[in-house]
Amino acid sequence: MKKLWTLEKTQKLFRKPFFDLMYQAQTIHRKYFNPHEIQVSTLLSIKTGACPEDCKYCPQSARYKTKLKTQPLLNKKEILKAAKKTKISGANRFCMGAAWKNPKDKDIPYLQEIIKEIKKMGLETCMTLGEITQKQANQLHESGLDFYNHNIDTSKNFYSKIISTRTYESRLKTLKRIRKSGMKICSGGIIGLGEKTKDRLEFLMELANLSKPPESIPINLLVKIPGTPLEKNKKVNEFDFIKIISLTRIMVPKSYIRLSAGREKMNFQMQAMCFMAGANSIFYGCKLLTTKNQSEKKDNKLFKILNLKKQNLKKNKNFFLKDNSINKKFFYNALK
Ligand code: SAM
Ligand code: DTB
Ligand code: SF4
Repeated sequence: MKKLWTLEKTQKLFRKPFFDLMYQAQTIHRKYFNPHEIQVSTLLSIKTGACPEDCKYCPQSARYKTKLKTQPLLNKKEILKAAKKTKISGANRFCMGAAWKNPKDKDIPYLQEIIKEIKKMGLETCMTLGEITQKQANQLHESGLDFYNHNIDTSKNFYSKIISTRTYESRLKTLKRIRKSGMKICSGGIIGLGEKTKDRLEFLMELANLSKPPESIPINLLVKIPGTPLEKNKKVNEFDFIKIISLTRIMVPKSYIRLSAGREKMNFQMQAMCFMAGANSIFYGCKLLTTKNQSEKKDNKLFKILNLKKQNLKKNKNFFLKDNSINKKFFYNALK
């Protein structure tokens, strides 16, 4: 079948003058989304470090000497406590990440229990657990998991320079299983791994050319972590990064684009340009999986400056009226 996005067409788009790209991306953005609304998720690492994979960017790989404190699978109480905090913060999706190559079948019933409890709070759920089988994907979907995050990270050609313990093909196969299960796909990548512009464009083409592209596309700016092989990578040019966001919006018009890791190093102007280029989702809360995120206080300041509203903040408020364990005053303050 003819691909929607060829390299030639994508390169032509990338070469457009900066303001033309921004205008095109913003016009498309306004066609499908409310430009004053932002989808807000929080992230929790439910199993940290000691990962057998060798992803060169990742502090959680057991192969690199980082200062990371490892943590086995968290207990249910701790996870649900973090989910409640998420609800109070006004985020509408709770994302959980595990430093696994793949989950074991015996872990699934426990994860299903957790998903069901979080769904009862009126939150959307997302998990990123590595490669999953069709059976596992179906089980997660049955228990109510809305999204599964599984990044392709970069282009097919560059992938083996970054990870040797798995293949690009295996990532794509997992994406197919997620799709088949009925869950929504969250899949994106990282800018700043040392890839060339062509790799960035091919990475976007891979996502845009899927028979049904991911509903959510996280674009991460590499967080350079001491002890990982990429700790001294060159800084990404800000305009190149913004252009990649605008291309994502143009090539995958109806998906949410998450300005994901790396916001801590971006000033407000840069983040505003990314939103202008079509990004409409962020991780909110002081921590990503293991590294710092921009603080909630700064996020709220930025939202105020830009007149951005968190998506769905009030939709599920009745949940709290029924749940006495939550400090209602705090909740109402969060709503203001
Ligand atoms: N282990 C699972 C996997 O790799 O699929 C799930 C967790 S993994 C940490 C989730 C994603 O975080 C990776 O696919 C990668 O895109 C992103 N990530 C990890 N380290 C990062 C870093 N230093 N900077 C930016 N993104 C990073
Ligand atoms: C994604 O694309 N980015 C998130 C989430 N999916 C799981 C993870 C970012 C991790 C940044 C480094 C860290 O905090 O460990
Ligand atoms: Fe493990 Fe995921 Fe980190 Fe790779 S990105 S080392 S699979 S936790």
